[in-house]
Amino acid sequence: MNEYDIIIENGTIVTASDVFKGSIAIKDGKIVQIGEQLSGAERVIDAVGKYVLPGGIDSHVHIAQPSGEGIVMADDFASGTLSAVFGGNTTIMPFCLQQKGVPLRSSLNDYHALAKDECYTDISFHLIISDPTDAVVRQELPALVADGYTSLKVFMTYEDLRLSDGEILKTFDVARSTGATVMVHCENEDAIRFLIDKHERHGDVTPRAHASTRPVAVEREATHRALSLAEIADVPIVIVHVSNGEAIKEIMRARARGIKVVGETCPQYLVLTARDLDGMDWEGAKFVCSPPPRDEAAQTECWHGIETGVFELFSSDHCPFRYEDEHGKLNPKGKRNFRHIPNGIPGVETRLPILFSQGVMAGRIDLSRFVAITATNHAKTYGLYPRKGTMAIGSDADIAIWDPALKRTIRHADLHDGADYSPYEGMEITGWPITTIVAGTVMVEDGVLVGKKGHGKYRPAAARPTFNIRLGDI
Ligand code: DUC
Ligand code: ZN
Ligand code: ZN
Repeated sequence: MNEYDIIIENGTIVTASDVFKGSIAIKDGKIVQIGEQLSGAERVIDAVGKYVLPGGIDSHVHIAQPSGEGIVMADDFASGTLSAVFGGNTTIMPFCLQQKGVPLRSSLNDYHALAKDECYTDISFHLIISDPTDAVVRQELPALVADGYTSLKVFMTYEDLRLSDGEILKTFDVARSTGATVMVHCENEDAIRFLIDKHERHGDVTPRAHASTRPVAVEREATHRALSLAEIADVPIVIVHVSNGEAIKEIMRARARGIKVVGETCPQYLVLTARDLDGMDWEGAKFVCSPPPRDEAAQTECWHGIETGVFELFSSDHCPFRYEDEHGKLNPKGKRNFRHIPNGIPGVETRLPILFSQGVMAGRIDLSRFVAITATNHAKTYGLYPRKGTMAIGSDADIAIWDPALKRTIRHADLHDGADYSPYEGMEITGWPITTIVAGTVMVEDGVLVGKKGHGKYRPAAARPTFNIRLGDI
């Protein structure tokens, strides 16, 4: 009888703090030993010439989320987590949307039912708060936080989702008292509405107008306001999907004032620009997301934010809609007017390879920083650490083995999500995850699916132990 289930040997092991040659032993889904040379396993995986990293945690993913009349998201839990696991991820965190007038608990039950027995990676949920009534903030949310739903997203844009400043403060306050973490989508809805109306009056309704009606000032103002409200409520917040240097400056200024803020950016702000929305034949719709991609200067500023630590989180904001589909980007209204094009792009499978190739291989960040912003900090920020996000004795055996020499061109035909395109089509990538292990089970081996649907499980998250912890320091 062997002592271990799996040993991974001869690889270069990378955590958020260390890089060393060694072996990892796995038993019953957990990491049980890390050493120079280990023996006594059912199965040995030779990782010579490879990097052995914690599996990616993508803490910003939308799956099967209701998205407006006639619009259907392209991924369910099976296709979304399949795509994730091929991209080197072992946990993803989708959002459960609060439908107005419906108890959050019942939306969560529906969401759990959709995910049950369908997942290839582990999952944990955030809640989107669209209606913070007294009953929600006083009763529902504290009970849900105690049950492991410890992160909330609030929107400052979208007519049906946006919260007023007063509602944001109420939500911040419940986060403060329960130890929940609030994520904020920072764009000023009234300013966007004003600009959309103006563009429509001038007949400017192509996808490119999506970017023109959500300029940097819209994001900068809302970022500043969210941070001021966090200061007033005395609560740490996460500013999600930051797209440009002006918003970055707001985060840095807030930190200098002592506000606890975690910054997140995404691949689209590093490698796409608003010019991508110019595509012929409405192809620009493939790049419609919010905030929109900006320009080369903003890309440089976002890279700088990654290099200097403004961003602790690098997520995909995977929010997939099919392009050639009456329920997707080219829905009957969306193919005539940009305001009806659903916001969001796919990217859960390409997030890590893009950052590895353009960040690590291009010499912008080191391997440990890559691990920190793609796995460890996500687990710490959202209450999954140290079970997830690192490779330590007692942690779940969530591991991705990377071939740093593997060169591939991104082709949607090779990806596994439910969309019909990739916004990153044609991008040359050096370095790709080849084997992904979720809680001790090999799911993808040398680029081939070997694990079973349903192996991935829901994992509840812990609340912050105290609101005095400085999230910016993790
Ligand atoms: N915000 C997101 O976080 N994802 C997709 C759309 C949006 O506005
Ligand atoms: Zn958002
Ligand atoms: Zn999102």
